[in-house]
Amino acid sequence: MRKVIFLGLDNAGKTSIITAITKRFGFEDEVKNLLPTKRIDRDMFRFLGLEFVRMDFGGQEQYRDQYLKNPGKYLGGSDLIFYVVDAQDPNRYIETIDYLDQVLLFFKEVKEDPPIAVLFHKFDPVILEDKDINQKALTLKQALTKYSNDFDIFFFETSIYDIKSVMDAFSSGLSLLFNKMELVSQLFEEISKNYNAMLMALFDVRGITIGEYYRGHLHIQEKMKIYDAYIDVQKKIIAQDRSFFEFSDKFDNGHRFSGVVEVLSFGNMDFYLLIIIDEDEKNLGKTVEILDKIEAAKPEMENLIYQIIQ
Ligand SMILES: Nc1nc2c(ncn2[C@@H]2O[C@H](COP(=O)(O)OP(=O)(O)O)[C@@H](O)[C@H]2O)c(=O)[nH]1
Ligand SMILES: [Mg+2]
Repeated sequence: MRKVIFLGLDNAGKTSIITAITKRFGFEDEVKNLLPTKRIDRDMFRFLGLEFVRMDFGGQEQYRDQYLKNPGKYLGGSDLIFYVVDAQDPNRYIETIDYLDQVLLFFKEVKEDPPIAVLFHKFDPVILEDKDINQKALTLKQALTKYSNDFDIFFFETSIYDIKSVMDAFSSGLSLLFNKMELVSQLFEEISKNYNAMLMALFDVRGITIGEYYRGHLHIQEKMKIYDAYIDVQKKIIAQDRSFFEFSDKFDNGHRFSGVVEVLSFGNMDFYLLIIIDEDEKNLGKTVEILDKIEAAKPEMENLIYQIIQ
């Protein structure tokens, strides 16, 4: 059993992140009504054949003191840490560095070095352009890079108003525990470049990304649009018990895209392959032809998945 822990100050957004990851749709109301976490919440999940326990560490001072007094009991044996910072609250940056300091001091002392994903959370789409917050967050990031001498530390900007950002950070963290996972993204890059695909992605049944490639200039709004469309399709696939779904949609600027979602089954595990290409409205036959060609790479993908499943 692998242990994944969520740490950070109270009100940073840890429970919201976990709720968003587990629900993926319809979590908005629940997140608005969250109460502060008492002590530690636990749940289990499976990913790529491995079992994980996910622990949400309530961040109020009294609890932090309790964990730090007996860190071996609470923190010991962690395989992966998500450290969540409320990016919109620079007044508490010092306090959060201090907590992270103490946590990492423990791991250093016991010579454990789980990878650490620091989430600059509440980085809502509306504040992406906010110079002041960006500047302060950058300064914080620089302060935290001192840990990279002793730990593998990675940084992400996340927001529950961009569910994809949360899923991506979570997936990237988990990918550190599977050594061949990056091969999937590499294969997608190769195929996408051959056929000028807009996006290729492979998700597990819970929406965790196993591999993904998208064209560099794809805008955040476009990515969010595609992801929303994907979630809709996945819901329909499950409800209608299908293994294949073709769809077509358009961005706000009117540009149309075509997509397919295909279910790849491995024993009792299902994976979802998503392919998105530009739609040629005048020549839909050609659009279908390109999708067919990309799909022809399916055996290669299946072979890769076999290698990754534990
Ligand atoms: N603006 C914004 N607020 C958020 C975000 N995530 C969580 N919140 C809010 O932050 C507050 C604290 O969230 P919670 O998950 O309980 O924090 P925790 O104490 O770290 O578990 C709640 O009011 C959430 O609605 C986010 O991405 N953006
Ligand atoms: Mg909480």
